[in-house]
Amino acid sequence: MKIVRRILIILFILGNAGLIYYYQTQIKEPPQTISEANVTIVKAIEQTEAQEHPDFIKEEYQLVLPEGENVALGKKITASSYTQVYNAPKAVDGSVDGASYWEGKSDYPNTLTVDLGAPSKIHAIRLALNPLPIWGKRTQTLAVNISKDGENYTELVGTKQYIFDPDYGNEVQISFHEVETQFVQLVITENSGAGGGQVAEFEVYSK
Ligand SMILES: [Ca+2]
Repeated sequence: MKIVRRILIILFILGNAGLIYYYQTQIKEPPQTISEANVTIVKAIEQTEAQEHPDFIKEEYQLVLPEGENVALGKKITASSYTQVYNAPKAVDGSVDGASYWEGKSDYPNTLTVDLGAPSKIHAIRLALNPLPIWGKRTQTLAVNISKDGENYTELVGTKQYIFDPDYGNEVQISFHEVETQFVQLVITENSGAGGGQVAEFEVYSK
């Protein structure tokens, strides 16, 4: 019986070897030369610059600061209210990052008043929020008042709704005819992005 089993095993091995040989000899190599008659040449479109669909091209916002110097930087500032840690001095500390912003309570009107320290000739205000997209687009409605003594205010710019959009630097610039004043006050009556007014930097420009 052992001999029969061995013969069967040998026959099995030989059979498999035969099958492998048969299939190897039947496999045909692909042709190594390509006939020109079978080739169609298609010229690629000349492309000298990246092409994107216009809907996906985002214009890069270029910040242009008002002329002159920000005379509100580091000056004394007060607010009618503030929430949590977001107090008034954070609006004149030169940073728009992280928690460096003032936020009023929802007790409109919110006022934010900076004392320039001395009478100054001013011609523009820039209000900035953090430019990161997480600070989504919002509107804030505000007026600008000025005062020489910090008690008697007159309206410099009437109430208007402004758009803060991270696609455009999350900033608003308000220009006006040059005027001399020591105190500049924002009177905020609406913010679509929070319960009270928000300003990361309150800048006042003097030439
Ligand atoms: Ca700040």
